[in-house]
Amino acid sequence: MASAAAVRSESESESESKSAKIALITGITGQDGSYLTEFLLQKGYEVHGLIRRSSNFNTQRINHIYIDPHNAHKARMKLHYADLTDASSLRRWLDTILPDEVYNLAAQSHVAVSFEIPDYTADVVATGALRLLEAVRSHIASSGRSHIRYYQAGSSEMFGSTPPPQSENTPFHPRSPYAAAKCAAHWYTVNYREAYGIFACNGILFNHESPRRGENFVTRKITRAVGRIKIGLQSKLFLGNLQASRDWGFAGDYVEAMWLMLQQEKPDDYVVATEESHTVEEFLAVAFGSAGLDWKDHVVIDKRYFRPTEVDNLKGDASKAKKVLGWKPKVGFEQLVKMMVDEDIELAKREKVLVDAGYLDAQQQP
Ligand code: NDP
Ligand code: GDR
Repeated sequence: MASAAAVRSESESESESKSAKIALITGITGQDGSYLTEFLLQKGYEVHGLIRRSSNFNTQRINHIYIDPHNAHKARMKLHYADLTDASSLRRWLDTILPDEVYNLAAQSHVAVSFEIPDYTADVVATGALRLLEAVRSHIASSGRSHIRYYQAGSSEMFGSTPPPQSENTPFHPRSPYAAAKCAAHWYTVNYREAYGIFACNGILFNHESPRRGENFVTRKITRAVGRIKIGLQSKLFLGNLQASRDWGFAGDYVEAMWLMLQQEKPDDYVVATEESHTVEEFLAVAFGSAGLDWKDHVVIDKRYFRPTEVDNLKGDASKAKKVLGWKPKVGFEQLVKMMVDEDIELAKREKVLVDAGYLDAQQQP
């Protein structure tokens, strides 16, 4: 990790010859951060990611694109320590990196966990977004760099109990501390756009998944279990409510929509969704079925995974994104499930080698 001063002198010395756009991403180590980084690097951007301090390395999803910064001319992705709970770090990196686009993806993003740590969730998700917006506003005020553009990672969870189909005009009715905090972040973003003329967009993204999805979200929890059951490392899968419906897309498709929002003439808010909804039970049937298994032989309902308030049915209306951004999803539901199952079977095979060699305990279920 380079210091702010070292990065500043490096950027200054390179800036005159450089025409590449610069992106700053919070949450770069997460699922979406990793896909967005790949997408932007491919477009020729220089990408700077803010990562938080952890006692273990938390860069597994971006290790494959990391190049040692000592190799300065090749490394187009750079990482810096910061935290959405630390306003000074946000302002310092904005002043140092001088980004053209800022993507705020960082969050305590697990809905069920937000009931356990509501205060922290609000601090990162709601106040964290406000800190970053305020850092952008004050950075623009002191530097005059008014062309800077801001993306806020909004969520279909904000619609909560409002029935589908949900569009940009659907009223919010959040059903968790996470969703309420995302509503606050949404309105902070709208307010900074209206009050200060900042080019700030809310993407209201429905669930999107991938082989890089965190292992305690239901889709990945299921596909990890399918892989491990298939290879003989596990036999049971404990789940909560199987009747909830979600509009599941592929994360790789959704990061393109984030970028497209920031390329428009005017800032606006957009729903991003596949417009198709499936229950958790349907996901189970397709996932187990694609590995030649029957989910009913393995799934056990465990009350601990039920939430105090549930979101029953999400199905987006993405007609505005289709019309204005020209965006549409490329990966369909069955293809997505199969992609995740196939990768998790390969992962389980590698795990089995370690189990057989005595390096890993098979009982340690993800
Ligand atoms: P992940 O949970 O995979 O990633 C979250 C990222 O935020 C990680 O990089 C994490 O770091 C980082 N982070 C958490 N707390 C802090 C903090 N205090 N300071 C700085 N960074 C922090 O989420 P996704 O990639 O799936 O989602 C990206 C964003 O989109 C999130 O805001 C999420 O709420 C939102 N969203 C996601 C949807 C989805 O279906 N995936 C749908 C709609 C919205 P670390 O790696 O160290 O944990
Ligand atoms: P969600 O995703 O809450 O929609 O939020 P998650 O995969 O956690 O839950 C989806 C549905 O599955 C039900 N469920 C279970 N969920 C989990 N995690 N574990 C279980 O064992 C289980 N059993 C059943 C849940 O009750 C729920 O109905 C995700 C996150 O990425 C958010 O950050 C994002 O904003 C929204 O998607 C859109």
